[in-house]
Amino acid sequence: MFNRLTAGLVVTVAVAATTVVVGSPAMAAGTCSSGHFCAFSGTSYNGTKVLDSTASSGSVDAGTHDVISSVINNTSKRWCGVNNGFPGDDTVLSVAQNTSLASLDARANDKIDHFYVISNGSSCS
Ligand SMILES: [Ca+2]
Repeated sequence: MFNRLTAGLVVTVAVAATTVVVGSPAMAAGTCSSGHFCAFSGTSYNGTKVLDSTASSGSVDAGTHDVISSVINNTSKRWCGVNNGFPGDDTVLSVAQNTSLASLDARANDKIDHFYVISNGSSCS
């Protein structure tokens, strides 16, 4: 009787411990829905998703500035990343349609303030 009760407790504790591990938020990479452009503060789509947009043209604020380190472009458009500057802005990133970049070069990493959206066949200026 005592042994059965003890065994039952051990099983219960083990299940509870397993549940905690499974239920804790893993450092899973972020995702981006079809038709969306997404930007993340970490490399490899980790960290905070600072932008999730379906804009098809025009200028789009980066959300949180100077933090973007990876992007997923699941749109049919080209997205151009801009570092605001004085006297002029500097286009530092070009992301073709259906392209994911797990990391950005030093020119663009942690520098983008906004994007503009153009047709995929055009070039970022
Ligand atoms: Ca900037």
